Amino acid sequence: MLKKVLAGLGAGALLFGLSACGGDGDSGEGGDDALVVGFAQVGAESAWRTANSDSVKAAAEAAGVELQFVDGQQEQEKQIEAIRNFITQKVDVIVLAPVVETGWTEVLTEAEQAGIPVVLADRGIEDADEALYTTRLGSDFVAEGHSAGAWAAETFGADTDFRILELQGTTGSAPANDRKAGFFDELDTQGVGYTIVDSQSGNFTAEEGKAVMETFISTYGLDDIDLLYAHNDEMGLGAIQAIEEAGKVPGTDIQVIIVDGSAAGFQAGVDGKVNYIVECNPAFGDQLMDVVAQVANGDEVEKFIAVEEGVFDSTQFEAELPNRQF
Ligand code: GYE
Repeated sequence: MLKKVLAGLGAGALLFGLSACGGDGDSGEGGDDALVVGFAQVGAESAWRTANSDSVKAAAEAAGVELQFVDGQQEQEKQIEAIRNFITQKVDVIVLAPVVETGWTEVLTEAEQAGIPVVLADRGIEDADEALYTTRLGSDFVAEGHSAGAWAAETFGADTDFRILELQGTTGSAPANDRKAGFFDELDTQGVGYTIVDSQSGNFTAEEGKAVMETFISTYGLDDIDLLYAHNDEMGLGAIQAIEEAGKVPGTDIQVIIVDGSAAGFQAGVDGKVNYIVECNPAFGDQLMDVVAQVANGDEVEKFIAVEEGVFDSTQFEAELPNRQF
């Protein structure tokens, strides 16, 4: 049973022991025996992210875990620095929400050599580094892309050439890569005829989403565009502003798909400006604390643990809005 986790940790784990330390005199809320967990979070770029940070912090407190929280400000360098600090402090478990998929081999090898297990939260890393983490808890981003593609195929399938603008998430991030791949795979599988008019990153923020959409509009106009596929709510909401400022009606003149499902996203749906919402669930703090405890204990865990999520069309927005937690 232990084998899988130990194999992932390498010899360092055997030398240092799995339940390590926790630094001296943990004065955190958990007391002296508390698990010490270092969490290298992506940043604070979206409502999704803030809700995710809040969920993890609340769950750590409830579980008596001493959480060392570092906001990486969407910069890999900052996250690498945070991980090195966690290693120096000899935390029990490192939780990483990696901003991008590549470039982790060196620092995660250092964690392995120090015998500290790494749990990925939310985003994933490249397959080549699979041995350097114990498990990933988060969403199936490819499935989210497929859901968006299935709605687009149903809505535009009869059109032989429907025209798409895509606002991608942070370049090189798992959700940007996978939401794109799943979406176009679904259209291709269904044999739908389409043109990608343009596809650029809006870095998951409203500001950049709006700026990129303004450039799209000045380059292509909107008359020949059928669909905007935005990889998250913020970019979609920023783009909606740009569409309105250009004198067009989002949701009518151009159909809009967003991913996440924040209250603001649903409100835009209720207002008729968004046509389809693919949910991405940030509230996995409690589940994460359970996984962290299992990993610290040396229990075997699945390599990928999915969080549950749904999809919503315009007939469901109003009823669902009061249920949104972020
Ligand atoms: O969709 C977006 C955030 O990694 C799933 O990151 C997360 C994404 C989420 O910035 O809003």
